[in-house]
Amino acid sequence: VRVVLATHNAHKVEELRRILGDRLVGIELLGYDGPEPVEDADSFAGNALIKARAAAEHTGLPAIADDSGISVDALDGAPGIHSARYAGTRDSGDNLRLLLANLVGVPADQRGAQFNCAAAAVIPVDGGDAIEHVEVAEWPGVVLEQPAGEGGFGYDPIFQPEGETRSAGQLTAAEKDAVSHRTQAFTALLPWLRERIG
Ligand code: ITT
Repeated sequence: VRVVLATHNAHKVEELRRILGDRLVGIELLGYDGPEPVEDADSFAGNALIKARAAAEHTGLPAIADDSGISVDALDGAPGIHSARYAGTRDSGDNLRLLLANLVGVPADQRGAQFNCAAAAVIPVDGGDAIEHVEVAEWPGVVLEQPAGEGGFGYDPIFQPEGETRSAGQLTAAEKDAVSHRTQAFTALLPWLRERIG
């Protein structure tokens, strides 16, 4: 069975292939370079569904999508769904520098944050409405005062997961995959998809 992975972010594709790995038996995960829909929902779940719907409509195949980001308590949840372009561009260096700048002077015990991930699946139905499902998950931690580590992507170097002394950028891929927001959301989504596409 072919399933389209509706993301243009190569880091997400890499993580999802790792996370889903062996569990993809019987599923051929295809890349997607079709049109990018406007992500104008007000939640991770809403935007993940918009992306999965667009890819399913464009290809006629079942599609899965990831919408994710970091939500910082001291900034009332910003950058949240705007994480990819927080500083106005997709440059993750600019984005994480702006986040650090906006937290200057905020003490360690008030730097709580979480990574969020919504994992959506949309399955087209001949002559009927597509069936849809979404799972959301969170990975709690704190925002560090400066970046550490070269691993991962995006905000990983400035995020220290709860119970860790290292940033997410200092974890090995396997360590991140064991607990991440993305792992949790897609681990929950996969059984739903399996039941419906065989
Ligand atoms: P697609 O819409 O094509 O999937 P995107 O990068 O635009 O790709 P999002 O709108 O979901 O995706 O933005 C998510 C941003 O949140 C991403 O660009 C990172 O900056 C950040 N992010 C998400 N997951 C992350 C993770 O595991 N580690 C670090 N940063 C992450």
